[in-house]
Amino acid sequence: MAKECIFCRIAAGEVPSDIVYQDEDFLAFRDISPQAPIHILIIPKTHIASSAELTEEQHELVGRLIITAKNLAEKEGVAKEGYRLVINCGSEGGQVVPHLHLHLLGGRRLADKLG
Ligand code: DGP
Repeated sequence: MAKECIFCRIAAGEVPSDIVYQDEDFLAFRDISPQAPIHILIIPKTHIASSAELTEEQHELVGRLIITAKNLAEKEGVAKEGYRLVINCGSEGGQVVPHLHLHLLGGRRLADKLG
């Protein structure tokens, strides 16, 4: 756990959040500033600053991160209509919180362009 990391603090239960799922490795909670009716962040509980920090050895973790998002999309009722998974990396990628997280967005038609 990184002491100053807000998502580590959420994972540790020190900061409240609207948790929708967790297991040994992942935590999923609703975004504080939702951009769509369904906006969930899925994080690894271990601190990884961004996708830029990932190693080859973490490929299974990354795979399970996406499967977790897919399962949550089904649970939240957006799988049939469709949804978007986003990972922002670094300042130009729009990453604000330096703890790897996958955005699950759904429940409305999302813009065609990625920005
Ligand atoms: P990104 O730009 O990809 O780093 O997205 C960070 C997201 O995290 C942003 O959509 C807002 C959300 N967020 C930031 N702080 C908190 C928090 O304390 N609680 C929750 N639930 N979400 C947060």
